Amino acid sequence: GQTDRRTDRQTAEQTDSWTDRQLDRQTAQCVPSRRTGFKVGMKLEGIDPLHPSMFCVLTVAEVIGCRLRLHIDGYSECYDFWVNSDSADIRRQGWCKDNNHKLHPPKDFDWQHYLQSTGSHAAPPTLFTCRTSCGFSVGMKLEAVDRKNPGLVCVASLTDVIDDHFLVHFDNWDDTYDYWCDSSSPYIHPVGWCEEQGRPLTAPQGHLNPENFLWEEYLQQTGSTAAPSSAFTMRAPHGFQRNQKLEVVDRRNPMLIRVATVTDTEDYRIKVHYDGWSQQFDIWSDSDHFDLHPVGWCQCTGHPLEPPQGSSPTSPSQGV
Ligand code: MLY
Repeated sequence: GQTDRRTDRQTAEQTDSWTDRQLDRQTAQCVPSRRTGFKVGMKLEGIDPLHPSMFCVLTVAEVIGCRLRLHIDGYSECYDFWVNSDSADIRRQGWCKDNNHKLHPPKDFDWQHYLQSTGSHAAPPTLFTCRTSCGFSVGMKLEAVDRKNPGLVCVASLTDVIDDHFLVHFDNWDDTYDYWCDSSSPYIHPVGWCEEQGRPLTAPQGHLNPENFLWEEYLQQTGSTAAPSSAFTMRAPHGFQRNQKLEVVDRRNPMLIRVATVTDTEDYRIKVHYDGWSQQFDIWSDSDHFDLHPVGWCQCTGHPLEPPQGSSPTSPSQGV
C-alpha cells in the first residue's frame, strides 16, 4: 500500500549507492523488508557457530545484500561466518547483559570502553528481528538426534532458551554437539519416544548402566523435569519437489549463492544440485535451512547470484 511504498522510498534515499537504488526500484514489491541497515564496522553480540552455547562480540566485516559476514572480535578471520541479517543468532549490543547470558568477549572487555577505544559503533537495536516465545525452559530433558551422528537418539537437556529457539545439549558431552532449534524440529522428541518407537536411546556419557537407562531414575537423580510433550509441535510438510529451481548458498564457499535444483526429497530434507557443477558437490540440506532461498531472492535483496557454470559466454569466470 501507500505506506509501504513510502518506506521503500525512504530506504532508497538512505542507501548511498546507485546499484542499491536501482535494485530498490526493480524489486519494490518483492520482500523489501529483507533490506538491511547493517553496515561494515558495526558491533553486535551473537552465537559462535563452532560453540553454539557461547555468545561473542562480533563485528560486521562485509555486507552483501541482506547477508552479513561476521568477525569474532579477538579471533582470526578464519572464524568469520555468514548469516542472514534476520538471523536469530545475532543480538544487539547489551543483549547478553540484559538477558542474563554470559558474553565471551576478548580480554578486559567493557562495551562502552571498547566502542570508544576502537572508534566504532554498536549496530542499532532496530536492525534486529523481533521474536516470540515457546513452552520450553532451561533444564528440561528430552530425547534428541545427535546431528553429528544422525543414527543416535540421545539423552539431552535444554541448556538455553531464547524466545522461540532453544539450545539442545547432550548430557555429559561438550558443547560442540549442541544445536539451536525450535519446537517443530524433527530432531527432538519427548522423553519416552525411543521406548515407544522401539529404538535404542543413547544414555548420557559415563552413565553406569547405559544398556538399562531409566528416565524416571535419571530425572530424579538430576532433579530435573521432562520437556512437556505438548510443547513439541509438528512441522508442516516442506512442499519442495524434484526439479524445482532455487538459490542456495555454496556450502564450500559461503560467500557465494548459486543457481541450484532440487534433485531428491525426504520428509524434512532436500537434495540440492548446484547447476553446472558435478553431482559430487550435491548436498542434503534441511528443508528449513537459512541457506535455501527462492528464485529471485538474490535480486530482491541485492546479492550477486552465481549463474550455472558455462551457462553463458558472458558469465564471470567461476574459479574452481
Ligand atoms: N564416536 C563418537 C560418538 C560421539 C557421540 C556424541 N553424542 C552422543 C553427543 C565419539 O565418541 O566421539
